[in-house]
Amino acid sequence: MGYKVVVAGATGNVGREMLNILAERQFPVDEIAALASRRSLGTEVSFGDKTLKTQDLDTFDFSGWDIALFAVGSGPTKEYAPKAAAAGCVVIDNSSLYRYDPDVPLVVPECNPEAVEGYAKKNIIANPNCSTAQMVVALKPLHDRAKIKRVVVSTYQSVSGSGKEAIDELWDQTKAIYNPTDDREPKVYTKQIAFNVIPHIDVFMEDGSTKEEWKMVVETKKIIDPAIKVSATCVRVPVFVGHSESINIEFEDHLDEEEARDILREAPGIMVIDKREDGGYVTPIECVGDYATFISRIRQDSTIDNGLNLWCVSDNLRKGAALNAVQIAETLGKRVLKKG
Ligand code: 11C
Repeated sequence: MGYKVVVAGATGNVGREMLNILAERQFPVDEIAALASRRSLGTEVSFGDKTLKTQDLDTFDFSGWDIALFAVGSGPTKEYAPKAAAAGCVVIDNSSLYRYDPDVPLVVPECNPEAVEGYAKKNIIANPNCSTAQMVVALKPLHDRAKIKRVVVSTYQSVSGSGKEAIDELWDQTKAIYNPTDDREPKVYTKQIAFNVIPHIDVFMEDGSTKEEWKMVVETKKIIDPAIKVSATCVRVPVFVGHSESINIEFEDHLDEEEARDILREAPGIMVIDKREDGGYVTPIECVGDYATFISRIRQDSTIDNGLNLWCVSDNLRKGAALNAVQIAETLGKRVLKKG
């Protein structure tokens, strides 16, 4: 016997990827429901070789369903996730709404799979922000060996992190550069994104950082270790899919680059491509559609005692969102629900 699974937000970029990944990984599904808001109702979505008609999230009865993957944003999550959870369905939520709630585990299965066991307080498990997810996959095995003191990260985040309208904005503005009469006014972003970079993701906080940067700090602490200090600068770049990160790590103990490379090669969810020659590293275009978090440019930081630099790239719609949510469902299945 398998699971009765709901995907809420099934017509969005992340919801569609959740359905693709459930099918690709042959998650043991007995029955599946694809839910959407009223304005997308009737839209058809693919699940493997099947086509599903979307049902109304507003009126859906979650009783008798085992797991609901939510990709609907914080507003609708606030309204519908508690309903699903109260009906006995475990919610795996991709929004930021519950991530910082001490009664809700925040899980990246390569880092803290045991945390799923704390799901029952609210019947909700949170999925981290995309930029955090790929970074912690790289940090955890290194932390286990040499204890990380401090991380300085700069991100290069693709527009798909801001949704479909942002993908259209990059596409339209890029075309408009060659057709100067076309509209290239920014709508999603504060400035032109085509042929530009914007050091601003999510809202500004009082201390001058942005909420995206704050999320990387707080989520890394919750997933790996509250003692790790993180300083982040998050930047939007004109890339459709795939977030990149330049990560500088300071350790308590010495860790040389050779050992770090060996540790990362063996670590779950990671693919090391680090040839120290022209093209011997991974760029975001090459990671689209992949499950792995790719690590390149591993090298000593000789300006501090125990420091390393590395380059980390992953598909933000997959490891950064849908894949991690499905991996949480798999972990919950294996450790707790034990069906299938
Ligand atoms: C971005 N990281 O690239 C964001 C998208 O908290 O889940 C995901 C926001 C979140 O814009």
